[in-house]
Amino acid sequence: MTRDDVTRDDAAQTNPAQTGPAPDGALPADTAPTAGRVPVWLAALAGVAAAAVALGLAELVAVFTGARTAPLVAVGGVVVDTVPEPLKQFAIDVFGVHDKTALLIGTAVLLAGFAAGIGVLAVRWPAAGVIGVACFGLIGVAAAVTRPDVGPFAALPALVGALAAAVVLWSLITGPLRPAARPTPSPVVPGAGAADRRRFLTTVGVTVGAAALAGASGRWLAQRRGVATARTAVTLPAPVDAAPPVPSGVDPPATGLSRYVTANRDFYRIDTALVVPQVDPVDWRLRIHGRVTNEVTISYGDLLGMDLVERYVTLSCVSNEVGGDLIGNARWLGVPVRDLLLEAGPLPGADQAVSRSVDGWTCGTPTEVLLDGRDALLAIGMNGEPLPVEHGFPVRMVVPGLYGYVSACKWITELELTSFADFDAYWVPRGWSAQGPIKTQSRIDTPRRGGELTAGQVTVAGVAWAPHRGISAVEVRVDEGPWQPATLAPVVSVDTWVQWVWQWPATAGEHLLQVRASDGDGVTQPQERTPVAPDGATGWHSVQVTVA
Ligand SMILES: Nc1nc2c(c(=O)[nH]1)N[C@H]1C(S)=C(S)[C@@H](COP(=O)(O)O)O[C@H]1N2
Ligand SMILES: [Mo]
Repeated sequence: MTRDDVTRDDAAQTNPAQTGPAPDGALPADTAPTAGRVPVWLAALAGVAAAAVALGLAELVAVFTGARTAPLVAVGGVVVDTVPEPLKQFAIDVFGVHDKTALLIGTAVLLAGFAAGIGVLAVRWPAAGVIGVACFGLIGVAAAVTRPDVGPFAALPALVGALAAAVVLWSLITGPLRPAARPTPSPVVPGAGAADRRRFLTTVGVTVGAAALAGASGRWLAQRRGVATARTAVTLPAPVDAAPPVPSGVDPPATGLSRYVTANRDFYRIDTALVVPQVDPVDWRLRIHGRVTNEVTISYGDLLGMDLVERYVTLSCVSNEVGGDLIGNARWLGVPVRDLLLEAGPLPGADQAVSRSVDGWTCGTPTEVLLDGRDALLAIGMNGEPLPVEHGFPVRMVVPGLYGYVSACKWITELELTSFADFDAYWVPRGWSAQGPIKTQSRIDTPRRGGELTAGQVTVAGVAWAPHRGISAVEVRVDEGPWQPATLAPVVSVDTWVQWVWQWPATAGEHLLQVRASDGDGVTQPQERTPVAPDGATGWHSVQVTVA
């Protein structure tokens, strides 16, 4: 940047008549200083390029400081933790399992908008640009250092990113963005602006390209440092107590009916983690502490050496709407939580066992439930494989009968015995119930809503669940007529969902199909529709179809 540029810029600033963009060559000779005037969109582009550099470089630094310290992920994490409940539910409803991608893209778009603004400001007043970048850096630093369990260098990615952004912004607005100083204040040479613009765009292109490369390399390196390889290396021991064989008769013929056992790749995923925690089994420890007589710490090797059991357990999310698909059934391999708890010896009054994930997420399970003999597992295997990383590798909890948010801690690292009076787990202050037994639910998988069917026999089929109580009956009705009993497929235990089938002699016209289930105690699920918050939706699932 030359002295001349500064003078010109100052001149432009103090002359209110020159605030609008001036077309090249359209000015009289004595206003040549405005040759330094920069079109708004170029200035905005400079801001966006600076932001891209910040994020890309930060991503690279975060390879060493942890993926959750990268500014985009850290700020996104704060948003996830603080976003009001209705908005979170809206995101799940609209984006489903892609809610996190939507959040990251949304955050990036918002950031690009602000960065563009900073670019525009910076052109008029470079100091404003630097201050703007500093503000963003501070937000990134604040978000990163306040994330749970991030380590001492959490501030580094945002700091390095902000510094680089300031340098880039400064060079862009003072360098290629300003036309070269002209020896004499002659009329703007037509075409010179275009050449400057080309030079500028090339610089921006190269800068953004380099930023993208840095970001991509960061992600790639983080992936390589991830635990996929460690996971592949795990050999699961055989259980001493195997799961009962799946009875023949599950998966009755009905196109579109959920399989009795959900494949790992089809299993729903819900968690607050914007980047999947990478926990090396070699470093993994579970500490059982708090109100216990005997603090216990175990390693992954210890777990593998213990008596493992294998059980089918259906896992379901409290955010599952009536008819929703945030539910799955898998064969889990693990150590009964009860065995470990008894070793630790919960003290009287310790009515809550709080599981804590490596990323700070917590859930609270009634101690009593973990001790009452049901197959609550500290699981290491899912359908014959080590837990998939996004399902909690290396170790998670699975408790039959309780929604995931109060029991199914993934990437678990601590089990703290306390009381419900003394501690609120993650979702409780956010408006969800501290207690989360799974409500009896049923779902029509086929036919689908709006399905076009032909008159005659139509197979109506779906699933019903009331984990740990079991399902005693499923009934279907058409157009609010009499309830008809559906046929239940066999199940392994009361801890899984059940598939049901009903043959419908369908007649032409519009029809409403409805389903309701009764649990093992004979209690029928209520018709009344209630929202998912605070403790799970109720209501009958219904499907409108047309028969030709
Ligand atoms: N660490 C961690 N564990 C977690 C969660 C989370 O946000 N973080 N979400 C819970 C919720 S709400 C559910 S429904 C289940 C979902 O488990 P899945 O993703 O393996 O299906 O995980 C539970 N365990
Ligand atoms: Mo959940």
